[in-house]
Amino acid sequence: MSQIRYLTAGESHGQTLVVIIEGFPANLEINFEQIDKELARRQSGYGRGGRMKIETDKAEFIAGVRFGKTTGAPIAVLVKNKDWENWGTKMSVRPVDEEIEKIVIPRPGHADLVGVTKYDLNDIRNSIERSSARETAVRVVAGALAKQLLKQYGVEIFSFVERIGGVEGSGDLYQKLLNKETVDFDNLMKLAEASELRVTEPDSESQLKDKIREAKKEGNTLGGTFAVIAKGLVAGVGSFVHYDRKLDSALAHSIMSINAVKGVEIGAGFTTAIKPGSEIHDEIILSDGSIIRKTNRAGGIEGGTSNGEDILVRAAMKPIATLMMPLKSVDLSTFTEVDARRERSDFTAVPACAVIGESVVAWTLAEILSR
Ligand code: EPS
Repeated sequence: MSQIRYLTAGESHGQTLVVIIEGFPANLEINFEQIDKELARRQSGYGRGGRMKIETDKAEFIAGVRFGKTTGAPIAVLVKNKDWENWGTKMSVRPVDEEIEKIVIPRPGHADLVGVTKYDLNDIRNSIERSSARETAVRVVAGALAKQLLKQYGVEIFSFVERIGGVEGSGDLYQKLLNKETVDFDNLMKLAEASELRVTEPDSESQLKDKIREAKKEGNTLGGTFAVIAKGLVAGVGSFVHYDRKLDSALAHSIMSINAVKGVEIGAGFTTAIKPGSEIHDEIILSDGSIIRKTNRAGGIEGGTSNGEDILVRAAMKPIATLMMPLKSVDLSTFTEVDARRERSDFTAVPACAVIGESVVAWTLAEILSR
């Protein structure tokens, strides 16, 4: 296998999103249904806005696959935007005769202002379209393909949401995984999968939904934290010999590349700064003649290299930047202080972010294995 890589293109309300994946091995049988299932998982979650009611994301393979198997050639996949029909003129690739209203009021926390400043644009629309989290749909396609590849190496990826807007949804499950306490992992992941909020404690759902409804009512949005777990990765993936071979840095990079993610922890992460070494480092013990770690506070990575334990990653997503109760901003056409612009958006998207987290972790592991 040669080193795999991908590129995406496409605007939120353009005709289509596209991903080109290169270096994928030949003869891999593609499970198309599974890829569409992953897309549906990304679209789900209580607290999403109107857009997800319009779209039914489907992966359309247009190159690199024949009779259901990869050929070794670059793979191209489209995820079409149904909403484009409503945006034809506003998102026309060719010049149009009619006057299209420009967006001139940036939203705090969004890429709006930095986007128009960096690219010298006079219409925020040009910046919004590409900075939108809509692009993650095709990253999920790449991740879904990576998952199918990783399955052949016995690696499986899971995720759950820990809390949204400060309300707990999965108790201290992440802590238990760090401590390697016995948990019914398969059942907990089934509960997360069945939950509209990807939480493992069904009893917490009503409180979480109340919190989201409350935020929606007051025109606010909520962020949260989620965890991604990779099981079955052999020891020795990644390396300490050079900075760009470190598995933890690659994972942190991939998670931080997801829209609205502001924090990443590997294993016990920030807690390691508070506790003494005796309470942080994982003792090396013998179990049935094999060397294992007694706990997994390192999140399965020591010296930038996998140690055979589960990979544990936790991330923080900030609240979505579009507020119906707008914060202060400046009208760039008049240079006057005004309320920030409102537009259709999600009230929370943490469950979707967790699915995207799975995808980017899957891709990163597959990419490092392909080197
Ligand atoms: C998203 C599509 C977007 C947003 C959201 C995520 O669609 P639209 O802008 O048409 O409502 O719902 O994106 C953002 C929050 C953002 O700031 O861009 C998606 O497909 O995930």
